[in-house]
Amino acid sequence: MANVLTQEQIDFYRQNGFLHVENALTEDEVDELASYMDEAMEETDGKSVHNSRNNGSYYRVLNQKVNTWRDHAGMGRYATHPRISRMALELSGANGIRLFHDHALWKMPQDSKPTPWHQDFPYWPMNESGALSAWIPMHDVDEHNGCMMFVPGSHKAGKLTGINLAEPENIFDFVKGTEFETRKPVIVPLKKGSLTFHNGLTFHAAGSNMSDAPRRVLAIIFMPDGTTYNGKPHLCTNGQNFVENEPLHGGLFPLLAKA
Ligand SMILES: O=C(O)CCC(=O)C(=O)O
Repeated sequence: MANVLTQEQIDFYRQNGFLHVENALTEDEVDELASYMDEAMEETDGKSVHNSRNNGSYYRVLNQKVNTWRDHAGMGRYATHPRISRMALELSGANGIRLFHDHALWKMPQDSKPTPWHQDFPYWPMNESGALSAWIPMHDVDEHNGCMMFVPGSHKAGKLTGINLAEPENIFDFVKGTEFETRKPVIVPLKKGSLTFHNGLTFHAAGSNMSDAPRRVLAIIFMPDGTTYNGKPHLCTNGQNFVENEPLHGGLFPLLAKA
């Protein structure tokens, strides 16, 4: 496949740790994906993990289902979407890009809590950084219903302690006295069909959902081919025979695009 991003977009991502891509999917594609995700969220068994059913403080932050692609073939089509995978490859600069996991990230209305500032990479069982997420809303998002915010360049702060999303520490306390403590965040409203990418080290957050409908998002996490397992428990690797310091590979982490 020919390149789908411009050099300017790739440079922006490398500099800032995030990128806004307009019209990445057609309206029809987003509608199809939204209907698949509605079905996936309804299913009560299977291999995906719905880790925030109707109770608990985390549910007020995110109603989240991980690995929907392993149960729902329609979700699989989008989690492995060739164009989005190709974008992830180009942004990563790697020779190949693999799926790490997908997750439905719904922010429910009423008693909704913001997603606190955090990095993703500390949660992932990987030695090398470089993994990145595509964040795809099923409708327009803005500050009223929980769009994303990013601290530009914060992926250069390195790996910090993982934040407890339900009882959050303040990530800016971890970078006191550095340029990252006071850098102004960028708020990124999106139109339906658009998406953002962010590096696993980028500080990001979302406001609460003040609308009266769920904010429905699919996030797809990609990792460069050759990324090695750090041996820590994670729901995507638990029960598998991955060897510490060996590459994460195989059918659960399929290679989606090659340079
Ligand atoms: O959807 C949200 O509110 C937060 C998303 C997020 O943290 C992520 O995709 O890494």
